Amino acid sequence: MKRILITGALGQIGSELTMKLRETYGSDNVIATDIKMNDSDAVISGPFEIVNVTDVKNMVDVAKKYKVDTVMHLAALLSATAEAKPVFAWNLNMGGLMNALETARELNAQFFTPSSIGAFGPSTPKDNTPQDTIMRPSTMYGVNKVAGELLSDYYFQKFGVDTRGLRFPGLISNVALPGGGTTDYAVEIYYEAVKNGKYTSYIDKGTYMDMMYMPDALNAIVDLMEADPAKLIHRNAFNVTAMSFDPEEIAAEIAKQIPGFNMSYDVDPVRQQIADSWPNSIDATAAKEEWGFKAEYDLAKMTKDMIEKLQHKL
Ligand code: AKB
Repeated sequence: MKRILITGALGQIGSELTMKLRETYGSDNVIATDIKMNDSDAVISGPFEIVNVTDVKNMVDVAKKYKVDTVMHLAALLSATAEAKPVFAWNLNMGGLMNALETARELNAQFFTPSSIGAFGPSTPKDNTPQDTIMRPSTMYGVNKVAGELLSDYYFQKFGVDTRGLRFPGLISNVALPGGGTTDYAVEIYYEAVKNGKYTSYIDKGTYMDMMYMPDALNAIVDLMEADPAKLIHRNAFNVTAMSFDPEEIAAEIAKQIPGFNMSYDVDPVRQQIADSWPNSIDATAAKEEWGFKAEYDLAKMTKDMIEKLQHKL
C-alpha cells in the first residue's frame, strides 16, 4: 500500500488523480496539497494541506507529518503562461521540482512528475517522434521539461530516488479545466460546443498535436508507478499518446454528435508558434514495451464520452 503526497492537487490532472488514487489506495493514504483551497472533491474527500512548492521546508514538513512513501509533483505553469512569464516559470517549475525531488530524497520516497510533448522542439523529428531523439525546445516550458527530465534522472542515478515520468500530450478532461496551455483548445471546444454550438479556435487548421483522454492518463500514471523497476530502461520520461488530430478533425467529430456545430478561427500567434514547434505525433513504443502502456480512448470514443458528461454537467 502506498502513502502519497500530491502537489498541485487542484489542477487539471491533480483533481482527478487525487480521486483515482484515493479509490485505489484508500482516502487517508493520499495527501492532496495545493497553494490554495476550495470545496472540490479533492479537498473534502481526504487529507488536504496547503503547500507552497517553492518552500522546501513546508513540503518536507507535510511529507513527514503523513509519513509518505511516494511524492507526485504536479504543480507547474503550462506552456503559454510560462512563455508570458518566463522568469517566474523558471523559478516555479524548476524550484518546485527541485524541492519535490529533495522531499522524495529525504523521505526515501518514490517520485513521479509529468514531462510533456513540449520537451521537444523545432529540430525534433516531427512525425512518430522517437523516445530518444533531439530535444532542443524553443519555449521556457520546454526548457523546464527537458531540464526536469535530466534532473529526475540525476536523482535516480546519484541518490537512488525511484523517479518516473511521462511525456504527456494535451490532456482532455471534463472535471477541472486546464489553464495556460497550448493544447487547451481541445478541451474548450467541447465546453463551447455543448454550451453554444460553436467555437473559435486559437490554433490553426492543419496543426496536429498529440492528445489523450484523462482516464487513460490516470491509468498510465498508476501503471508506471506500479511497474517492475527492473524492466524500466527510460524512467524520465516516457512518450505516451492516444491520438493526434488537428482542429478540423476534432470539429468534424463533434459535429457528428452536435449537428450544426460551427468552427471558426482567430489564431493566437504565440500559442500557434508553440504548437508549430511541437511534434505532430509521438511514438509510445518504449512505454508499451517497458511497462505495458495502452490507451482505450480514440477521438471518436473520447468525443462521445466528453459530450455526454458535459451535457449532464453544464
Ligand atoms: C500545454 O499545452 O502546455 C500542456 C502540455 C502539452 O504540456 N497541455
